[in-house]
Amino acid sequence: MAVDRFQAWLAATDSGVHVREFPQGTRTAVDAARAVGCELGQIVKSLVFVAAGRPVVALVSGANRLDERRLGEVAGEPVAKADAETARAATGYSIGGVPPFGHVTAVPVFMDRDLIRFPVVWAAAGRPDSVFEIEPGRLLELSNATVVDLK
Ligand code: 5CA
Repeated sequence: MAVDRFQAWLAATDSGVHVREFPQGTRTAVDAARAVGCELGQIVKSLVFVAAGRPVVALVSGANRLDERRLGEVAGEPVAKADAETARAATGYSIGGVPPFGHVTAVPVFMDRDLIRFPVVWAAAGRPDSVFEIEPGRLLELSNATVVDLK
């Protein structure tokens, strides 16, 4: 199971991250915010795009809509949403559970600046019913992301 791969990555990294399962589901940002009981903006969407021919991951606040032009400026044009199979091959996880780090290939990660203003945020943990809480600074470290205005 993908959650086990993510759990293994967390353990190997000594991340201090604890995954929480929600039987009611966390497949979308709205689902996740409802399950956790946090603001929609505190949910980290891990969106897979293809930019200049290579997969990239954009970590976007659940309250924001990513501006593909902004992503293109930092990741390279043209930008298009990855299809489900491309997203899975690049990250090792299916859409709805893609985590912000611990991917099976070295995918460049870009992080929405708006996530930084929250004390903690919640991100997908490899499955559509599992998320974890993390401080934005730690998320930045573990994902090795570039912070940008993405909305
Ligand atoms: N677990 C939740 C909250 S952490 C989650 O993963 N949300 S998400 O926003 O990061 O992932 C769902 C996103 O995947 C959608 O917002 C949408 O942008 C994208 N998506 C959904 N279906 C497809 C599809 N068929 N092809 C490509 N992208 C898709």
